[in-house]
Amino acid sequence: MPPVKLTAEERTNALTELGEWDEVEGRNAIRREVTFRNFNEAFGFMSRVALKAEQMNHHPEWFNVYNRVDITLSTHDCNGLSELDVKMAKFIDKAAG
Ligand code: H2B
Repeated sequence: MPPVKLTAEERTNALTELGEWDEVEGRNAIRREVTFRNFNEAFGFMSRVALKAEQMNHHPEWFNVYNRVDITLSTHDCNGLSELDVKMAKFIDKAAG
């Protein structure tokens, strides 16, 4: 089954729950930046998220410079936010420590 776009209300509730994430202006996406002590920790985190992304078949848009990872989540298949983004955001929050 293709992912289903969250309703406006579901989206508002999800954003309240996901305190670390901000809405991206001009598109249906959420964004968070995570900073680690060094590149090794940042890349370890990215590896864990990468394995989860493959398992879920839901992949982040991200940008890494040394100890910083800038992550955007969106569901391309429904051109919006879906439960997959919420699930991935929660996993990322846990993995970020
Ligand atoms: N990741 C994200 N973030 N959104 C998607 O819609 C998506 C994905 N779709 N990973 C998957 C892969 C799809 O393109 C493949 C063909 O299953």
